[in-house]
Amino acid sequence: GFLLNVLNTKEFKEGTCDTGFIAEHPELFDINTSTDKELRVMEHIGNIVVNENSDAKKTFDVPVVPPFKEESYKGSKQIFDELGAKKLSQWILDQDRLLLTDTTMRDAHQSLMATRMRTIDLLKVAKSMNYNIKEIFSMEMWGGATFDVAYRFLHEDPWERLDLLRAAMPNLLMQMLVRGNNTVGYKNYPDNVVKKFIKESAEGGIDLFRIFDSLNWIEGMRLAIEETIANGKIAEGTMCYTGDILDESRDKYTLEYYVNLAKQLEDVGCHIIGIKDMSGLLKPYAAGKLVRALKNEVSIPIHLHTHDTTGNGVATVLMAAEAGVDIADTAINSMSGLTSQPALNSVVAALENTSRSTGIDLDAIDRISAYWAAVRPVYEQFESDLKSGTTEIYKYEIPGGQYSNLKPQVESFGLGHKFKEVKEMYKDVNQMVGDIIKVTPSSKMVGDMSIFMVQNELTPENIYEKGANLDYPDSVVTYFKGMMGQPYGGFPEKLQKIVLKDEKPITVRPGKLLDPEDYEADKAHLKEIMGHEPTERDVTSYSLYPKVFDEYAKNFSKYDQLWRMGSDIFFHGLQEGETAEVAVGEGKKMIVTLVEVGRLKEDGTRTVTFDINGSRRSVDITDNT
Ligand code: 3PY
Ligand code: ZN
Repeated sequence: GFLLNVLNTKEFKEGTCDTGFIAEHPELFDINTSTDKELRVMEHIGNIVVNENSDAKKTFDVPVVPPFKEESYKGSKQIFDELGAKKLSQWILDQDRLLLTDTTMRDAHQSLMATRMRTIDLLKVAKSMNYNIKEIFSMEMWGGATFDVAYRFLHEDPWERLDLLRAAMPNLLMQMLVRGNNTVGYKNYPDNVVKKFIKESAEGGIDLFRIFDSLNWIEGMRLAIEETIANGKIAEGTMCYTGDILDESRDKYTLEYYVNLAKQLEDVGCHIIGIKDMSGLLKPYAAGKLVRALKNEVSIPIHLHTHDTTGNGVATVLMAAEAGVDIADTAINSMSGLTSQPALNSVVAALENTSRSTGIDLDAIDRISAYWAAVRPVYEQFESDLKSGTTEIYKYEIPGGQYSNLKPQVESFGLGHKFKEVKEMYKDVNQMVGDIIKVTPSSKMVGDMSIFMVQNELTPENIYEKGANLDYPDSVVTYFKGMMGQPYGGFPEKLQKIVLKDEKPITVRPGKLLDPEDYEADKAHLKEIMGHEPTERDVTSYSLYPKVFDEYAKNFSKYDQLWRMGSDIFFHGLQEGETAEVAVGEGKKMIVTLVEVGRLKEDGTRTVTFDINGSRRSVDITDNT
């Protein structure tokens, strides 16, 4: 053991081992001494097998990457680079075929599996997608919740994901979702943060920015739109769809409302209008009606985004296609449906031999679908138990991503048995707060308030008395203060007073009142934590989520070893006796066998023994179960 340990040290391998070496390294007398890399891998796997793997580990199929030929061709990326954003707009209008966006790498996993898809699983298939789906218009692969989840739960750098995917998909437009002045966070940021975020994202390779505001407030999107245009990128100004334009008894979010909003977005200079139907409320015939009206009233392309939560998603896309929608969002079949996007392969098949045929090769995307079908079970623990489309969503108006997350959130408050009540309350709260657009972060506010109401036995009737002295959830206070922006039709004043007590709400754009981010101070702080000069990307991320980024930066050396590890092992560890190859660096692999999980010791730890590249190694893991 000792000799092997010496042989495996970095100093020995690099030939820097001299006579004073052993005296300086007493730890070499411990047969368990491991390299840093080995230790990280053992700690990660050890922790999973000791603390997380209660069930017998499942075996997973190996996802097969469809073959492809790397050849130069003119994809949407080249067309955009050649034409620029304005002329690309015209190019889109000139196409007869329905253009498709593939959301598999962003919204599909955000909505189906709590945004947990790791970079390695995206990266493995990215090149194959680039050469197998040449006719795709864009790949939505960044933004929304993926940014903070990468740091927070996956211990990955989202900027690195951006670089890797950009390099792997040289021919396709890369698209991201931006929450207006909330960028990829949950609150309004100072203007210099919004600008810097857009600039860094543009320089990192994002071509198309889909920009929305959680209350459909133009002032909440204007800055991000202008900055996107200033960076020479494609600005998709987005209207979030709620209500039902077919229902004449509902007079707030009418066809005229959306047509008006689209015209305003066109006036701000957007290149594309996005319809963002985050909850899947846009019924097929409503989609036809809305798209026809927009095609008549605005002169830039229309891009439809919907969710399949009700089961009507493909029908909605087809009716929109029939009405002339230019681009539609879909997800590769094995990652589609339910709270995710409508099925890409199915739409391709449905439109074959029609005037709107997409030109995409169905066999090629079926092979891609098989890849994702094999990836998906590894993430099963993050999926909701929704098994079929549900029309109750028309009543509750809960966005796809939130719908699959709401149950665990409600359970975490010990209210699992009152889930139905919370959903009913969501509907009532929406009316109480002014019948608003519900999408991140306004949707979270409605969810938080609904849980709060059920928890405190409040009703829309008794809240004005019983709730007068309560402290409301942060998100609710933020909303009523005007810090999420101004809702269409204004705030309900009586409720606003109860929530804010003596505080006065603002009526201007929050960015006007926020102090600019002090990037020099941020840099100094990060230099201390990281031990070297931070990059512009580091400070950008820090300004969005200081705590999350600090945590990530402090543990960087630990996390950096892990992003290449296969997701089956990353999430499920190994079984005793099982051997796996673990990727730990560019082209570097460790052969790891889990030998034994020891019995619980008095200090609360278990010794987990591995065989790594032929050497016995062990690590003590605290048992928290
Ligand atoms: C996001 O903001 O992340 C969304 O996907 C909202 O629908
Ligand atoms: Zn969505």
